[in-house]
Amino acid sequence: MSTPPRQAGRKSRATYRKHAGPKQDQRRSHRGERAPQAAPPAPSPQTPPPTPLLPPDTTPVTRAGLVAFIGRTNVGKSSLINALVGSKVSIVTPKPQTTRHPVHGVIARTGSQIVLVDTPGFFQTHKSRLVDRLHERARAALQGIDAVVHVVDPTRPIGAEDEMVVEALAAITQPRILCLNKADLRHRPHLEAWAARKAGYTTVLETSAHNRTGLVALLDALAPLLPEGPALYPAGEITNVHREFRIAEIIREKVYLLTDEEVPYRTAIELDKVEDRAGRDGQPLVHVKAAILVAAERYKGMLIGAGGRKIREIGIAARQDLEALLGRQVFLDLAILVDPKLDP
Ligand SMILES: Nc1nc2c(ncn2[C@@H]2O[C@H](COP(=O)(O)OP(=O)(O)OP(=O)(O)O)[C@@H](O)[C@H]2O)c(=O)[nH]1
Ligand SMILES: [Mg+2]
Repeated sequence: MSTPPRQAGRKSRATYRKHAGPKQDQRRSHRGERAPQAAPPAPSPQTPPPTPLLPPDTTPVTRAGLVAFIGRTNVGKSSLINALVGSKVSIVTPKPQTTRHPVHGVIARTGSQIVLVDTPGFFQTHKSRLVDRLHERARAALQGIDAVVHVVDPTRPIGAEDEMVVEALAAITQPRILCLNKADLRHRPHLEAWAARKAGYTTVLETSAHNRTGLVALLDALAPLLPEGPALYPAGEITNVHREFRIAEIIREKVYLLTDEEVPYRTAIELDKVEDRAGRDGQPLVHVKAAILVAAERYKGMLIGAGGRKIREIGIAARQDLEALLGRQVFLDLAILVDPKLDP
């Protein structure tokens, strides 16, 4: 359970809720599957290098507002927000319902401060408390926003999950932009079906989070939709999530990417310690001590993998991204703990 980000809301600076997880000594630990520290870097296809989309905008802010990115799962909401902000503020995987919390990404564009609100995707599957909770969070993220970007994936037919989004949007009156994402893919057979729905939207745009098609056009369509007023975030601040949350999320991303079936949905990350110190070579180093909490013993075995291979892979991939995020060496001490009461 990573600490959730500060709640969406204007000038909301609520203190972080401290994680109230079960006590460590009540759980069985598997420590010893430490991420090796001298592993060769492996490229992470889900993590394009965080490069700025635009040069910094220093125009004084006269408009500011919240824009919710909403859509069925896996359409690329988080990928788009990361590409727009030019930093990985939200994790990305091909697994459904990766996003769990309304992470903000902040970007300035010609005097407008646009606060992009990532939301959990709508997903139709067997009934589960986690799925219900995520849908509830997505609907709640529509409260108090100024505009909506409805992200769709025209490689897939319009389905029940898209209709759930349309239903959620029916409850609000804010301007909405339809974003036909994944424009880098040649085969998008359902473009026409979406284009036929354009009457319900202020603007329809084609975008690609991967090759950045349409991203500046999206910002330019959003900026005038925001109300006049002061900035919601101090200049230079790009997200509402703090360093510990981002660290836990990166570890969660690697669990999602490297495990299958229900394992990702029966796990949570608990951060024990993030400590800045000097490494043996005198270079700055961050010591991260974290636990992957699992709901049952069998998931622990799946996470460890044959000969500890799986947890090693997770550790290597996580450390590599953490070093990119923190800009220094990382010592990652990763444990797996069974917590039968876990409710991710
Ligand atoms: N080809 C292509 N793939 C994309 C694009 N945007 C996202 N993806 C891929 O789509 C998958 C899902 O991306 P996410 O950004 O996690 O999607 P999401 O809508 O945030 O998903 P949830 O958080 O589960 O609701 C990942 O494998 C991405 O790499 C795009 O523009 N083009
Ligand atoms: Mg997401």
